[in-house]
Amino acid sequence: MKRILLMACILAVLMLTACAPTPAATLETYDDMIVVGFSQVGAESDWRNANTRSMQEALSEQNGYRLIIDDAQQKQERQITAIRNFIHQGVDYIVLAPTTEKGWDTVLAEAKAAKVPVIIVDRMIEVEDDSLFTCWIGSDFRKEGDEAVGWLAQHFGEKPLRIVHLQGNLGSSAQLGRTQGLDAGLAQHPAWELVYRDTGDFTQAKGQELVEALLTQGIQFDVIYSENDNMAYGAIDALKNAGLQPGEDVTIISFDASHRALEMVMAGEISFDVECNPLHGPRVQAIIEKLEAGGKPPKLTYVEESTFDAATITREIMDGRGY
Ligand code: GZL
Repeated sequence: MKRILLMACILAVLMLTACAPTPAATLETYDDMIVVGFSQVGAESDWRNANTRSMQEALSEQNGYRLIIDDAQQKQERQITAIRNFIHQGVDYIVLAPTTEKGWDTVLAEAKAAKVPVIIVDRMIEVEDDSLFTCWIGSDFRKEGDEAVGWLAQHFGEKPLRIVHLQGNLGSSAQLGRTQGLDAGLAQHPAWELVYRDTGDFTQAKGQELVEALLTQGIQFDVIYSENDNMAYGAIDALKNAGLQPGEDVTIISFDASHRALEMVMAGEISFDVECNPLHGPRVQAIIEKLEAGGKPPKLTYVEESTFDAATITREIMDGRGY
């Protein structure tokens, strides 16, 4: 039924725009395809771009999918509009990479009423009724934060540390989990001092801006705990412009472990990087294929992730990781 509605919408659009291709030919290409509407956060980071590429490669036409991607430019209200459009278009599945944890109940209830299954990827959502989404696959962000704090404790023990904290998008589970990890570490290590905390929105520009301002004010610090690689890139540029050597004058902790960041780990500029794996495309494809076969995927799936520092990173590891 949904595909008929989708075909009708496309026919209407084609008739209105008097497109050159024969509507029937265009419609047939969707007839035996699985149509997926993907509401993506944005294009704010290497991680996000790798995540989008992974979805495009897995949910490709040659694999039998018609993938419609909406870029929300990090705004939840644009994701809500996109989800409503997907429902109206009659897609077979909705994949949501949520900007923040809260505020999804109403629009997901509309998807449920329209019998469109919703798969959540990456960050988590918080809803009153978990039947509003079919399943979630993503990372354990608190564990990621604990890994970073464990490395700091192992390398510095009870040495006094002045820590600058660059947070991601406030309210996103990536930010919440990684911040909880640092807060637990601060409580456990009285010699550690949080000298500054603000959000850099996971972007390189904002990361650089925040650290430049600290340096201009003469704030002294030993560690930058950056909740993603792109903010770490910006922080590193700011340190270098001020004549400081990242990884030596200032310890840099980062998250995502994208290829560019691992080059910096190998160069000794990023001291420790916690992987946050973005390659959800094949995982979502496997979930959809299970659902299409009448199966029931697990409600929650945490992906395996690792960590990297100068002692563990190798060229072979880097070249074999896919992002
Ligand atoms: C984490 C993901 C975060 C990345 C950032 O799963 O949501 O968003 O850590 C990205 O790089 O912008």
